[in-house]
Amino acid sequence: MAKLSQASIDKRLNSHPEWTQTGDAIQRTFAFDNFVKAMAFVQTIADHAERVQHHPDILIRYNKVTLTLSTHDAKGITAKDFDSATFADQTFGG
Ligand code: H2B
Repeated sequence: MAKLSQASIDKRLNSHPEWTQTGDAIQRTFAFDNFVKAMAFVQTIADHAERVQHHPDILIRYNKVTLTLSTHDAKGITAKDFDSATFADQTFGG
């Protein structure tokens, strides 16, 4: 999986407006009504990560979950990161 060019990252970020680039990763924080709902989201994300063998860094702060996506093998951001971002957005959106 090839690392994306900065132009390609910028273009994909336009269609993922809630995500920001932080160096070699993309990041979004999701807010829930409570901790239980946040953890249910994390479990869905974890199941998907295992299925596709692409694992986000996950920070849980009570009702907020921050996902940080990067492709370590490529030492940068790849299409896999945006695929996982899309999955997280769709899970959050219902
Ligand atoms: N997750 C992430 N975020 N980046 C990777 O490069 C990566 C991964 N590599 N999960 C996968 C596992 C790789 O180590 C295995 C062999 O598929």
